[in-house]
Amino acid sequence: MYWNKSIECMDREELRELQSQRLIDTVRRVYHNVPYYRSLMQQKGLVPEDIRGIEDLSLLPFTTKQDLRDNYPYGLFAVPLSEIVRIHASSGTTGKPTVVGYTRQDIVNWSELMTRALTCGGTTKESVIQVAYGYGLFTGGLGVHYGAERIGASVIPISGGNTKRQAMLMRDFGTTVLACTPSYALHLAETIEEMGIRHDELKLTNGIFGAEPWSESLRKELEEKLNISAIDIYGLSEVIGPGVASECQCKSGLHISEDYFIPEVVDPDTGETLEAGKVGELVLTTINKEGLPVIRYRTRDITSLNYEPCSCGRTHVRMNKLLGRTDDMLIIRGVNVFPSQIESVLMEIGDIKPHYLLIVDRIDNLDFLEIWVEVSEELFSDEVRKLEELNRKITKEIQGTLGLSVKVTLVEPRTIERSQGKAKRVIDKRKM
Ligand code: DLL
Repeated sequence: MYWNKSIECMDREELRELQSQRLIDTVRRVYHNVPYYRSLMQQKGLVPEDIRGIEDLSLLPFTTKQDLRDNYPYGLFAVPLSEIVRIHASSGTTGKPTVVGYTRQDIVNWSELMTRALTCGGTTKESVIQVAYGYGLFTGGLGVHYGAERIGASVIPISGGNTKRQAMLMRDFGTTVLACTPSYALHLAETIEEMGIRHDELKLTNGIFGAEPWSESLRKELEEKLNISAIDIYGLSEVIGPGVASECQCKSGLHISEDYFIPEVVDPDTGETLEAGKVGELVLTTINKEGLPVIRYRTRDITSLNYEPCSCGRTHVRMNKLLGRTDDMLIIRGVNVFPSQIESVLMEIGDIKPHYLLIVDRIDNLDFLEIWVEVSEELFSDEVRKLEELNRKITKEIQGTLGLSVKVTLVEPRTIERSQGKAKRVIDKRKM
């Protein structure tokens, strides 16, 4: 099922032509309207005429989150504030938020992107969609909301939190599509179980989950627990919000809407462009955005691009499911560790709940990784021997995968705090 077949299945030659034209226009616009971009280009000795098409992309300078911070709040906007109809911001962990602005046309375009993603995720005019992403400055809630309304689905703008009420309304309102972070979907699934709500009382068929990394095994768990088909949706506020890319029903990579964005993967250390298939940092250039166009934005997200044709018929490139971010990669005694790798190992082992927390510390100048894992109620009240056996098994599996010794601590159900939005998986005491 497509939303806009002529674009989503466009011939790649034509797509490249369209991208080139839109890139040329974008570069001209930012050069003339955003002094900061003009000075970055001047530093490289570039004028807009040097960019004659997509083949010249790598001549352009990168943009980073720091550039947005340095121009806080509106310095990178390419239109006067009177043309901006919506402002969002991403919280970030330190200092000032990064602020993003949309013109009326940007909101229309963003809704178009979201209609494509939601359609991939089984949303139609007949759907009842519960939007449990946060509403507010976060782009998740309103982003999904506008796309779903454009499709004509019945939208429940419930936002995150108040989980028991979410479960009750899901049953009473006959929700068919759930949109939220995968960690919140898990929390909701457990709450549904605890409240004694049965599968046959729910009409749920699809999940649209994203905004944080999640493993294939977690997908399987959520699909079984909620009796749904779940797709992955990706995006970031600096670029537009959710809807930059999403999976189709083949669930083997996320199609990036290339009529709006040009993706590249670069070596995170050198910035050198990598060939297709190589893992590195995703860099995105917006080519159809008015309020805040971004040129070669360093997302810090780690993935690779797949240009093989997809059996769904869409021609737009796929990015592989994210491994994580360069800044949530832990370096423990020199070994690179992504929380998502540990999640994959844990989920392959039975008897445990998919709730975990990584605690990193430095003791006597040596990095130390402790992993808290929740186990089922039954197991906890069972013999100690069984717990010890499970602990040994988890420790062995993780050590085998990471090549690093770790301490595993099995904890009782509900010890680890549940997330309402993006889950916090790591406490790094070395940084405190
Ligand atoms: O998280 C936008 C969004 C909302 C995406 C709802 C999907 C659904 P930010 O708060 O700016 O925007 O955070 C962006 O979240 O750079 C990734 O590191 C991470 N992220 C987003 N989607 C995924 C995903 C929204 N599907 C940052 N898988 C991005 C893994 C994701 N990480």
